This record gives sequence, C-alpha cells and structure tokens, in this order.
Amino acid sequence: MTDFFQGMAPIAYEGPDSTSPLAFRHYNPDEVVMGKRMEDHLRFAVAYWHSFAWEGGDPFGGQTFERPWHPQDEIGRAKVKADAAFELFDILGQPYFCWHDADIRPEGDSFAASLRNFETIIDYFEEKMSTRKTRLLWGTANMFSHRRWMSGASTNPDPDVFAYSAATVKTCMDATHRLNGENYVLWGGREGYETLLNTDMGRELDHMGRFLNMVVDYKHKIGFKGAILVEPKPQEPSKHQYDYDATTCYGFLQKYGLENEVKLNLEQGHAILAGHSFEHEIAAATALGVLGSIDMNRNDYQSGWDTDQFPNNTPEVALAYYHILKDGGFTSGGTNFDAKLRRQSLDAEDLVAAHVGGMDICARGLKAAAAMLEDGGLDQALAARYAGWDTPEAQAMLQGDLGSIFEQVHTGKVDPKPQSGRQEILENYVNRFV
Ligand code: XUL
Ligand code: CO
Repeated sequence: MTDFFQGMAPIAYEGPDSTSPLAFRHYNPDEVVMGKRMEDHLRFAVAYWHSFAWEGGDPFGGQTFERPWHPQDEIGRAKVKADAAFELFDILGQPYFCWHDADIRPEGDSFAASLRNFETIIDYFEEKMSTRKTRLLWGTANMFSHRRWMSGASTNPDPDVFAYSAATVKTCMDATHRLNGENYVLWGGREGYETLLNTDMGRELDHMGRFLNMVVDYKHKIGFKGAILVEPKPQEPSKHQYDYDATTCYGFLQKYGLENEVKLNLEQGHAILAGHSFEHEIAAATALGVLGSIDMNRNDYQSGWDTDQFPNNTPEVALAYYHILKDGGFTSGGTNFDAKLRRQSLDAEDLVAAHVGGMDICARGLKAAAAMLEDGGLDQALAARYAGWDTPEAQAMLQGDLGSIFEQVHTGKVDPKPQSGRQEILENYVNRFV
C-alpha cells in the first residue's frame, strides 16, 4: 500500500443529484442497459502511460508532477508505481488497464536488461491481478520514444531496427498473452515520414505489411485468442503516419491480406486530427467490419494538437456509443482512457476525479445512445430515406448495367424528385436524448 491516494475509499454511484465531487452520477456498473450491465458494455480501462508514466511535460517545459515513483529509472520504484496503479484501479472499480512496455519498466542498458525489468513487472502484475477483478484490455510496445525509433520501427531504413521491433513486439505479445490480455495493439507514431525527400514510401509500406503479417502469424503460433488492433492517427509525432485513419488502414490491411485478421483501435483525438468526427471513424470501421476497441479522450478544438484530455462532451460521446451499440457493442474491445491530466493538475485527487468524470460522461453517453436505439427514431429516418431501394426495380438496377439504366432514364420511366435530408430535424431529435 502506498500513501499516494491516502487510503481513498472506492468511488460509489450516488445518482444524478449527488453533489459529491468524487461520486458517480451516471456510471452504475450493475445497471442494465439494453440487456447488459453497464460495466460489461463500457469495459473501461486506465491507460498506464498517461496516468502513471507521464510526468507533466509539454514542448515548452519539463516535469510538473512529483510522484513517489520518480525518477522512473529503477525497478523498485517501478513496483511502487504498480502499487499506486492498482490502488487507482481499486478506487475506481476499474475492470481493465492497458500498458506499453516502456511505461511499466525502467529501460535497461541492453535489450536483455530491459526485458528482465519488463518480466519482473509482468510477474508483479500477475500476482496483483490474481487477487483482483482488474484485467488487461491490451498491451502494446512503445516503439516511438527512444531515439532508436526516430526513423521508424518496422518501416525504419535500417534492417537492424526492423529486427529490434520484431523482438520487442514478440516480448510484448508474450506478456499480453501471459496476463490473459484481450487484445494486442500496434500504434505506429514513427511509422511514416518527416520528409519524402529521404523516404521510399513503397518499400516502407511493404515492410510494415510484412511485419503485421509476422505479428498475426505469431499470435496464431502462441495461441493468443485476443484481437490484433491497429490504431489510426494521421500525424504527430511524424509529419505523416501511414495508419492515417480508419479507411486508410482498411486499404492497407486489404493490400497485405489482413482484413480478416486485424481490427482497429479508434481514438477520438486522432479522428479530430484526421479532420473527422469520432462517430465518422466508428461508422467507417463498422461499415468495413473492423471495429475493435476505442481510446476515449478529447482534443482541444483550437490547439490543433493531440491534447489527450479526458472526455467532457456528452453529445460527442453519445453518438460514438450509438454507432458502437448499433454494431452490436464491444466484443474483445473496450473504452480505454487514453487521456491525461492537464499539467497543473498535480494531485492524486485530480487523477481520480479525471477518471470519475470521464467514466460518468461515457455512461451518460451510453444511456443516451441506448435510449435513441430503443426509440428507433434514427433507424426509422434511415429506413424512410432509403425506402426507394426496397422496390424490386431498384434492386434489379444493381444487377443491371449502364446501358439498361440509361434506357430507363432516357424513356422518362425514371425521374428523380429531390427530397429533404431533414438534417435539422434529426439534430433536434438527438438533442432530446443527450
Ligand atoms: C498516441 C496514442 C498511443 C496509443 C498506444 O497518440 O494514442 O498512446 O494509444 O500506443
Ligand atoms: Co491511443
């Protein structure tokens, strides 16, 4: 037991009228929404990197947080960090967490030394998880922070770095499998370029495609039953990242024969950076059959960076869960808070409150999404808008060709009559629920 959270009691559900700063007003894990417990719908996870490894720096200034596990270069303090992390999971009643190798262990002076540190912490996690409800939603490798990754991981011009990436991902997949993780994620922050002047894009894409095939082969070899997820992001830290957005990733998966093996982990802030909304990315992934999991957060709409703030916008979140529920809900995926405190939010209480607020906003969004689905207003509007396609003539046209369709139009049998898209009416409809 650390004294970081000062013995804070588990957060309780007190209902929408509670005025307590540390209570759930909407997240009631056992409440049944559309036939399923809220906890089983939302499948919340704490992101170890933001909540425990991030030190509060920004491009203009360094560390602002002072934690008992700083500096993070020693295995004993990595265990203190793990103790505090599991205390937070208990306080929040969190069903899941997620990690990168680099967040949980100190870097060693060789690959083997880093791996020893990593395995020590995985053992430590395993022991803690044996007496708790918190499970692993996903593990991943950090192949973007250390200078060795500066020119990419699997897309690096140096084959030695490709090898280092393969060895690193193997160790992270082994650990994820050992902890019964439900997914394995790959986010390629350096899989892209700074300038095309020094980049052979075709070769890099082929290497990345081959690498992902090796990951999938290894998953089957070790009998890992979780999903392999790729996380789209258009840029930052690289000028351009190959996993730009959901549809770009799908094209990549198809080209390398992986569209039935790999799904996507979509992040609200990354959607915004790509010039999309979060529900666009989710709707695109569900249309293509590759929705896996989500990283929930929000960006500042003025700054243009990936600010990774905790979510705080019910309508945005409600529309995201609307598309997730419509797709049947999560299977192996969940809601990972890939979100960090603002650097002035120094206290343990800030960290707890950030998660409580995020969980509550998601629960509120989920309830609104379920109410819209149960009411059926948006589905009815869609059915009415596309009703023309229900006729045998319209269906036959899809089997026809340009020539036969031309005849229909040319002879005047077909004559389009524009109809309202009813956007404002539909927006007003959504506002009744959020
Ligand atoms: C970075 C990001 C990562 C991935 C995991 O923007 O989202 O934290 O989620 O590597
Ligand atoms: Co993320």
